[in-house]
Amino acid sequence: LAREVDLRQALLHERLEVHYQPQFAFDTGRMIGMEALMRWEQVPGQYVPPSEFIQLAEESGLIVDMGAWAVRQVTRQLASWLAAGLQPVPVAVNVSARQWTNGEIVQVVRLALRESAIPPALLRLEITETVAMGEGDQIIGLLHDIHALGIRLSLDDFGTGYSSLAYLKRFPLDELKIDRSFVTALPQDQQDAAIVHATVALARGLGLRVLAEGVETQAQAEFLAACGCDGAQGFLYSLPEMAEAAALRLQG
Ligand code: G
Ligand code: G
Ligand code: MN
Ligand code: NA
Repeated sequence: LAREVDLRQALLHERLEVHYQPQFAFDTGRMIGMEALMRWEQVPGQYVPPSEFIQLAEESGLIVDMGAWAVRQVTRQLASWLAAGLQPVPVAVNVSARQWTNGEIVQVVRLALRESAIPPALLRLEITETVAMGEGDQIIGLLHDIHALGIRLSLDDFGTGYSSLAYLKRFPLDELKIDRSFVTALPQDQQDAAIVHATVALARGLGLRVLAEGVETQAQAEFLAACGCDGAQGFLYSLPEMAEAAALRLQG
């Protein structure tokens, strides 16, 4: 079981890692991005998944430092890929609600961009609907600050939170991510199919890209492509991989 002191030590002693899961466009089949996913190497070669430690990190407030670390780690990785002559795709970093209420995230991103000197468009942030609750107006200001830096924003886990369609107008988003809970039972489940159709129509109407996650079967992929989804990620294509493995997917 993950404990706060152990997690704090892991952050301090660099036993956290970022793994990368590729995302593909349905029309071209090409890789269009990657999602950065944190892993904790508690014992060498043995990774604790975030499902077992992100909640603890959020409750304890450690997520603020861990999230800042993830942004720096990803921007450094992108800089090192560029320096090696590779052509990286944009990498999306998850940002918890807590990091927005704390407010440091804008400065963290600004510093990471300055330090790494990467094109800002190579970084993307994933936010969740819970960000929309609480201090709405203050957070919308931060989202616009981030957007003004040239960073694009995705709405993660779409439809699973306290949905208010109002924030789709107010957030400077450019992508919706269909949560894997709506993908798992496709193409058979009529309700999930309806939700996916409606989400794609909504995204289209708002001029947003729509990406499905948790795609595990060819039948799911075909259904999602036929619905008009722009792309997907999931175990059908790849597990989240270590940076070295992810780099092999990049063009030189
Ligand atoms: O990779 P996995 O499916 O185990 O991730 C579980 C959850 O942990 C997901 O909801 C994912 O968004 C979250 N997560 C993974 N990495 C990070 C991170 O760097 N920051 C935050 N805030 N959440 C993360
Ligand atoms: O909440 P978020 O969307 O950030 O969560 C992403 C999580 O989903 C990661 O922990 C990743 O490991 C996991 N994941 C990615 N692809 C698949 C998949 O095809 N199936 C399942 N079950 N989980 C996946
Ligand atoms: Mn995500
Ligand atoms: Na999700």
